[in-house]
Amino acid sequence: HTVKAVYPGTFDPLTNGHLDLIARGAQIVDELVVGILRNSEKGNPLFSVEERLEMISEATAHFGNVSVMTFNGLLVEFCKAQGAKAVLRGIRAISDYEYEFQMAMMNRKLDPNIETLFMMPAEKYTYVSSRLIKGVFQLGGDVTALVPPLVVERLKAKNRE
Ligand code: COD
Repeated sequence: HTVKAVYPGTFDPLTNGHLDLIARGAQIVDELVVGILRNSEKGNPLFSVEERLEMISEATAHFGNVSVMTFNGLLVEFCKAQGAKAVLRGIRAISDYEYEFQMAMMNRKLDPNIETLFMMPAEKYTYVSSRLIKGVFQLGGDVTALVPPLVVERLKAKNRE
């Protein structure tokens, strides 16, 4: 049978850590849907959902089995609507574990048929987060090795706005 998975997140913005996970996931599952949460509880996003959708679509266009969508409400409902039986999540360090464990267990409670799969990024991306990227960039730091080139361009454009 074919395996479809959802890789959900805020992606504000997409980093090379996210892309690393997408590449790893796309090698294992038949179809991978990157799901951008619309009603994020993570406060004030730097990029609109539409800007994030554009950036991720462009950065993943070379994968034959990756698509990008947005969703509202419960992740398990989005998975069901997509016919996806798995959720892909990344673990960078022990500090990610607590939050990821709680989410995986809550999602299992909400829908026991959906499995959470965890993957680890390349070591060089284990310290990369969207939050740090935004902070470093806003202070004039160089993030070119940590995000795709098109994200660097968008960050520069944001600064000019
Ligand atoms: N290397 C590897 N993985 C990484 C890296 C990196 N450098 N950086 C981030 N990741 C992973 C994260 O661990 C995560 O798995 C994924 O990439 C996306 O990261 P974020 O930070 O953009 O995503 P989050 O944590 O904001 O996503 C939260 C959700 C949107 C999944 C969650 O809030 C959700 O499901 N909301 C919907 C409502 C719902 O169903 N709630 C109940 C859930 S229990």
